[in-house]
Amino acid sequence: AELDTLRLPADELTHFMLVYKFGLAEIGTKITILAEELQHRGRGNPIEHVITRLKTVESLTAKARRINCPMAFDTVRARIRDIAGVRVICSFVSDVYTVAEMLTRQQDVKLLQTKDYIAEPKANGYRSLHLIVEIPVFLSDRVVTVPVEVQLRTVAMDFWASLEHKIHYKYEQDVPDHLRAELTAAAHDAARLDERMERLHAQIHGPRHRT
Ligand code: 0O2
Repeated sequence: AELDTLRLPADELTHFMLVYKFGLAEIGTKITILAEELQHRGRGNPIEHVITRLKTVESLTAKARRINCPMAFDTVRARIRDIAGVRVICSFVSDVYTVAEMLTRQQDVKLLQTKDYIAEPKANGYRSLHLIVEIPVFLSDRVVTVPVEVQLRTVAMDFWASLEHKIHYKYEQDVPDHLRAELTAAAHDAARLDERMERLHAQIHGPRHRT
């Protein structure tokens, strides 16, 4: 039934999603290479872990409906740029920016958009660095560029965001005021913890090189 809402033949839809899967794999590999190489350099790995996810057709359809995007390939392609998503969890805030820079300065990566919710957290306290990057994918008969959303955050930011997400899900948007306030306070605590950990880390090792 959801396929009908995208008004597309199933095989075309599969091919449409496939391209995002490839884009995700390309960016995922780049992040894994950075993580392994940085580990090898022996100054500690700034990347704790990496999660990749492809939007389901259901959530893609729901989002298109929410933003009033016509249910056609070209409009969805142009307006929804988080079909492919990579989440990079780093140890320290400085690592978030270092990894973002290492990724975006690569020749085949084009940075389309930056949303820095670390410099400017959302009202609820949400913090993360969001990038939309574009990567070429080489198909059998042509090259396509695929947008991928990269979310970079610290362990503390991720801890907060996953709990907030669960609470939101549980209360279906109707989060009680006292819980909302508690969550925002917890986000501030997480931000303070990040600052302390950064200072401690710098005291022990000196600031990491930004190469
Ligand atoms: P999922 O399941 O993670 O994909 P839009 O993406 O259009 O809704 P916008 O402004 O383009 O909104 O994107 P934004 O705000 O840069 O980032 C949206 C994504 O960031 C969300 O994806 C979440 O993953 C994450 N995010 C943003 N704000 C919050 C927040 O307050 N709490 C938590 N836990 N995560 C947040 P989706 O599509 O909502 O979900």
